[in-house]
Amino acid sequence: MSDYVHLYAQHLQELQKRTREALEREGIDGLVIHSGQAKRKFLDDMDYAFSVNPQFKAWVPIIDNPNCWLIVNGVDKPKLIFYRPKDFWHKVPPEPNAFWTQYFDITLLTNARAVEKHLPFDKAKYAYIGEYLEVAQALGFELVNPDRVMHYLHYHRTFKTDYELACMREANKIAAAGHIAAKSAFEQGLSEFDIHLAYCCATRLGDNELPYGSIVALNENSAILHYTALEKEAPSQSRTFLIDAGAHFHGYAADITRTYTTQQGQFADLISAVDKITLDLIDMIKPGVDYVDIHLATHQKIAELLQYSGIVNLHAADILEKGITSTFFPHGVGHHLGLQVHDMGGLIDDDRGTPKPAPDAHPFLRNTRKIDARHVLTIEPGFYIIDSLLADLKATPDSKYINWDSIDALRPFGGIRIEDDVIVHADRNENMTRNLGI
Ligand SMILES: [Mn+2]
Repeated sequence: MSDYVHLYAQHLQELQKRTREALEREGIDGLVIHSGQAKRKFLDDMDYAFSVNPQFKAWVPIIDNPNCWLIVNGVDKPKLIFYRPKDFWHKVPPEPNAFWTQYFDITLLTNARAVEKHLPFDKAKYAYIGEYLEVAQALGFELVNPDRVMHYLHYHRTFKTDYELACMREANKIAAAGHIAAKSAFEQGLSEFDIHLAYCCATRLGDNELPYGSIVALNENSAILHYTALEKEAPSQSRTFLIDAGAHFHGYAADITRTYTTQQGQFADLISAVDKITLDLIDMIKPGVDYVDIHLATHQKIAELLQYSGIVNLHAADILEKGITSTFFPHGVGHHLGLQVHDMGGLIDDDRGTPKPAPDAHPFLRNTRKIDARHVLTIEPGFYIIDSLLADLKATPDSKYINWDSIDALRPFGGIRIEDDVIVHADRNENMTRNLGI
């Protein structure tokens, strides 16, 4: 039996404990957590791909079934209302029978609209947790996603249970297999689209099963941060390959980025340098360190890289002080990872939701928390030739410090990002991604 199976009971106990604490603090009786419902496309009889409420899949590894409900109060055996319609058009999910089912009182629901009789009769002290406010209202809930409960859940969700860590190691294994296949497809000169297919084939995950749209970018496209266009024709020459692609296991995500080049020279040296920056930053991670300081250290390292590569004719300290690093590294250094790729809870300072926003100079940073054991974080420094940002820089007096010939030589290669997924333990870091040899 796999690791995560043995760890599930303890995971559930932890969720029960958190629920108990949240309810006691708010003086309410329970949570009613909705998996979600199908979303119909406008003027169509088709639905969008289903995306489950993360607070639902935290309890049960059900990620593909709408109209399910959980009723929890932290004390009693949780109740699961599992949707099994009479439907001859679609596959009806089988009755749950897995490692987790013994821990739930399970009721089967045939008609989604008939759920009311299975919910608590007096809903005044139950909170609806879910996306469909009109459904909550129609059912008579007054408490809908109460802020303080949500803050509590988001904050504590960043402390992963052993079960969650085991699931995320599995997700990393699946993604690593995809990355190996994609690298080989790049080396064969395939198109972005065909590389993506190789990734899906190796992970056994279809587009709608991936935690996010894969970024599969060749050459200049690798400088587009969220490039998902996927050209179907292979370019005449494949110089650079950036792949940012993940996987899911029981609803938990992996998020991995690698960059490769077929050519020796400055760009290859820059990839090695960014790779070293990733590993050096991961070495800085430990409980008690402020994640913002990891982000600021990234800018320091990018400034040093700009100096010794000769791209900017200034000392690193001056490059940093003038803010030139943000032209080449405009995003945050990483984020929490878990039920979502960009997991919630990174921008609050405590479980009451005291805001801890990103610094003004670094608006895209998704995590400002103090690092703690059981946090799972990505570290993903980058270095890009982005024409729109470079045009802004060119219009400033700092333009004279930039080696524009060097920029022109790098432009056809695009950009670099190297991203690993790291578990913070009390006494060490566990780099789930490197441990797999990619
Ligand atoms: Mn990421």
